Amino acid sequence: MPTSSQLFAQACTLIPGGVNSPVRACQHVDSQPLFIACGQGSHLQDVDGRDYVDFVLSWGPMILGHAQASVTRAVCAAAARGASYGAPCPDEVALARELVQALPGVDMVRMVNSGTEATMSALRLARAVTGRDKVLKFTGCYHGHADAFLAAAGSGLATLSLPGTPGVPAAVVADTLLAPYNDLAAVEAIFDRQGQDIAAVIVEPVAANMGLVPPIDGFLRGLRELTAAHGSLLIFDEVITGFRVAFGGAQERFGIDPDLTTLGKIIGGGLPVGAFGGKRSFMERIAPQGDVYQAGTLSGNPLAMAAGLATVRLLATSPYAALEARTARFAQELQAVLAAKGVPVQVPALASMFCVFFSEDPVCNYADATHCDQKLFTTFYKQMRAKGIYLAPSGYETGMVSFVHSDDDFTRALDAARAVRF
Ligand code: KE4
Repeated sequence: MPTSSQLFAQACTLIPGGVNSPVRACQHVDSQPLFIACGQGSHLQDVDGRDYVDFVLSWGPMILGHAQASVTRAVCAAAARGASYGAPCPDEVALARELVQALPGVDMVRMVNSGTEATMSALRLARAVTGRDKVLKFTGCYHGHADAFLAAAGSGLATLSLPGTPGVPAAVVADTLLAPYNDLAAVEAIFDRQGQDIAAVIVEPVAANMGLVPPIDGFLRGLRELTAAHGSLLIFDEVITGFRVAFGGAQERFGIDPDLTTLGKIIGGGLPVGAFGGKRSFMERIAPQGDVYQAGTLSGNPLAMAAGLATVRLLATSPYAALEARTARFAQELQAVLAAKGVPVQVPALASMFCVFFSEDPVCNYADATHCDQKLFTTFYKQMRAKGIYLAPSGYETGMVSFVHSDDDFTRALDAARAVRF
């Protein structure tokens, strides 16, 4: 088996940057990507035979851990029945029913193949329903790579310090309005000026693409009231938070009733699935029932539906409160270990997510996140990885904990952190 380094050299001659998604490239942390041979539970093994405790979990989907037995069985059984039909299959109905029953704000749902497809489709629907063009998003939030959302986005764009991207027409971005996350006054001022033109506000109800930035009290409720008052739709982008911050997502945890919800990651159990859903009156506008076109060859793919269905059904009885408590304890201990080294550090946690900001002060928005010490983050990342702790290779991403991370995993991560030299 070639080494990660050999594979990366080969990949770089065949694939832009040697990776199929930029943030995996590890450029931002002065490293090369590891090529993974397999995953099991909370662990990954790279092609060089090294074992890692995985706190990335494929950027969120693997909340039950890698190669979970029931999910694997379901996918293998589905594969034996054929990989794709391009026609409806029973599991599409079963997974749609699970999502509708779990998510308070979702009466109907359409499956797609990625979070990007989900958010771009939800925006098209909001524009059709309202007859308006403008969308308001928050700096540092990431909603996939559709043109409209590539303004001041988080995740890979923040990681690579790309304010936007060439190829996106100015006219498209002109319809994208920006406000700082957690700044309701800024949103109110925009609505006062342009409320009648705004089709939707799209928000990560817990921001996780500028590091982990929870909503301050009243922020989400304020967005709900402002959008309702101006006839705009509120889109909760729950691609990360869906089935992670609660079984019913952020809309259950915070008791907010969004008009549309976008989903991905966990609902596919590791296979390519996204979805958008919401109030029946809106969703009935989607073709072929309505006039808003949206389509996909592999939407509702039987293997992906089998993986998502097995995952969601297991999550329905999983101990979310216990997972949140374990994550909170780990984050507190990690903060203490790092602070004892005399570096400025914040380790916020929410549900089964955490992140490490090298900052004197708490991070409440993207401007705060950009003031964190990325050199310290690089030092931290490299030494943790050398000790077998697999973290997201960016200070603008969020650590993920699964239901199968063990006490030993947390101990190993804390021991590695104790050994870090800044
Ligand atoms: P995908 O198109 O990558 O499936 O989903 C886009 C998306 C939409 N909304 C939110 C809130 C998201 O976090 C994402 C994608 N998340 C990033 C990681 N933070 C994907 C990682 C990558 O780009 O490789």
